[in-house]
Amino acid sequence: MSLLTILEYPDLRLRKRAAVVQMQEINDSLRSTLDDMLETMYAANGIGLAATQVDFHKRLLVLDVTETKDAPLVFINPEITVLDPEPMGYEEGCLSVPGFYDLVTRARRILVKALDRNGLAFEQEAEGLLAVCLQHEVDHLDGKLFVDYLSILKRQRIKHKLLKDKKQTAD
Ligand code: GNR
Ligand code: NI
Repeated sequence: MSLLTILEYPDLRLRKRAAVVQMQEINDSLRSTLDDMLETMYAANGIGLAATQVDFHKRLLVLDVTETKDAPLVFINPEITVLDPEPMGYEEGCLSVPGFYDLVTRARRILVKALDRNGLAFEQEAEGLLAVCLQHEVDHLDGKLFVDYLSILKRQRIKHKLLKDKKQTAD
């Protein structure tokens, strides 16, 4: 297993739309990428990670929203249907936007259809943090970040701070 580098906003590679994974691509090599993503997510203390964040542009995401960090979940080609559109606000963060948190409103209850690591189709209902995280991760696969839900002013401020931090670590 190996740790992958997480891209940071405003890196334009975070804006790419990930491609659907074909059945014949679900092999040991893809499973090894999924394991690397899980290892990277746990090492960064994240509760989720989308392939886009590690510059791999296929529709894959991993997550684990448990306190005990012992329930890794893998979703290939996830598709979300909203079950309860009632808005739920949650203070979101993102490993690609380190150090910034803000309130984002999303659907309260969703149904996710996806393939597991063996290519088997499954469905899962989600609410609470799991629903927030799944919507956040699928957004990544579409090139979208939580900062896109904030005001232009807030987004600009975050962008400039992250670019400034990056310059300082480069010196
Ligand atoms: O670790 C993460 N925490 C988090 C908190 C609130 C809402 C969403 C998230 S996802 C984030 C990891 C991440 O960036 N996934 O893409
Ligand atoms: Ni994120």
